[in-house]
Amino acid sequence: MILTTHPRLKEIRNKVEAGERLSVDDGILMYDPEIPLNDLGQLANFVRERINGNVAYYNINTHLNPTNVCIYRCVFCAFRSDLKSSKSYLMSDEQIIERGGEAIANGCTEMHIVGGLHHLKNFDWYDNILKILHEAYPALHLKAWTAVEISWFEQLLKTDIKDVMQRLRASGLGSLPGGGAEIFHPEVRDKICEHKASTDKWFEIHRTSHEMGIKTNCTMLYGHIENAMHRIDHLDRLRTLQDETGGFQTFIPLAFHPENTGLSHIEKPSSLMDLRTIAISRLMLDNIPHIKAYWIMLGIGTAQTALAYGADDLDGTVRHELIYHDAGATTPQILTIDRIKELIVEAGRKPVERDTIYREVLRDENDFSKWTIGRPVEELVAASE
Ligand code: V47
Ligand code: SF4
Repeated sequence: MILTTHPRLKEIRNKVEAGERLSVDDGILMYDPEIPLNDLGQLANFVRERINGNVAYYNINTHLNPTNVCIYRCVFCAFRSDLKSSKSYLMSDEQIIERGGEAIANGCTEMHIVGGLHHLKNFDWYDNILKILHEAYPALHLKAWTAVEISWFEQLLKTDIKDVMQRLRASGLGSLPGGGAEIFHPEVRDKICEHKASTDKWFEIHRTSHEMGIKTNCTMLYGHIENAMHRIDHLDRLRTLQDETGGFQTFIPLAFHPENTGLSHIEKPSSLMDLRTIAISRLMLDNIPHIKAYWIMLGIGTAQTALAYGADDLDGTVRHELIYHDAGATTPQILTIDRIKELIVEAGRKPVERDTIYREVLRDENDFSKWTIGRPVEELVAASE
């Protein structure tokens, strides 16, 4: 039994131990600073171990942000640029192919591709990025384009989401990253990113992808103008779609980085807030198998600690990350594989390399850049118990 001194948390503990779903009110209560963080952490850890045993996952990946030119002006974004700004860039096909070659040479199994919505580029420009990468490096999983980009493609092509997804899949798309979710509640969404894909559109895109067998991730951007009610409403909406489709693989809470943004007067969330959000996410999202502590954004220390507060995944080596570094992240641009493994072992967990869709990656002992795919991670966790 998990010990807790707080009377309301005892009720929550009883539900968690019995495998019962927590309510929206339970979720809001858990954000009350009077609820001891360590007690919440223990409860979240209990759930984390029930789902993922003692395993902590990492992957070897690289990021590609083909352009930062964007028609939108989300107030939290430090990455976007106007076309005529000295900061703007647009990668050529040659640069993109070179990035793919670098990924393969470094043993990456995944390329995470997102960028701005460039008003002078048509759908074929975005689609061609997948085509050339997939043709040159068929083993590289392309986790590409957030729901915001997919919604933009729908407008450009004047078609429907299913057609967009079918075209992208034919060009090499493997799965969707979880970005563009921000905060779904209109009280916040209308203030921080009123123009881009609406909440309903975000869900339509993820639902359609799941129905087509395309796995996706989901995120929440917290620590800006939202409150506990908005965060729990966000988690509840994700949990509802997951009940319907089962297509989300991992949830990534994204801590707001204020530097160089329209909200630079706001303090970055504290490590305690980060850990509380990880723990509450694990407890509320009882049907999403993985919670990612994205080290690039949390910082290495907090991400490592999060492995005892509900998280089971550290993301990856993350070459060429720009979105957080433009917004003031001081983490290194790459962690070596040995360092990621060391951090996991130091946290008392068993490191397992996974691919994007959560299958074990088996490395060739003599040539690190070569790999084969092993079992789905659920089988691995069951076998290790
Ligand atoms: O949607 C933008 C966020 C997201 C800032 O699926 C910011 O595995 C904090 O989706 N401070 C894109 N956050 C990143 C993303 C992602 C990241 C890691 C893993 C996965 C995955 C997906 O980045 C945006 C927005 O929510 N973001 N600016 C900022 N200043
Ligand atoms: Fe554009 Fe994405 Fe930045 Fe919003 S978050 S301004 S859509 S690049």
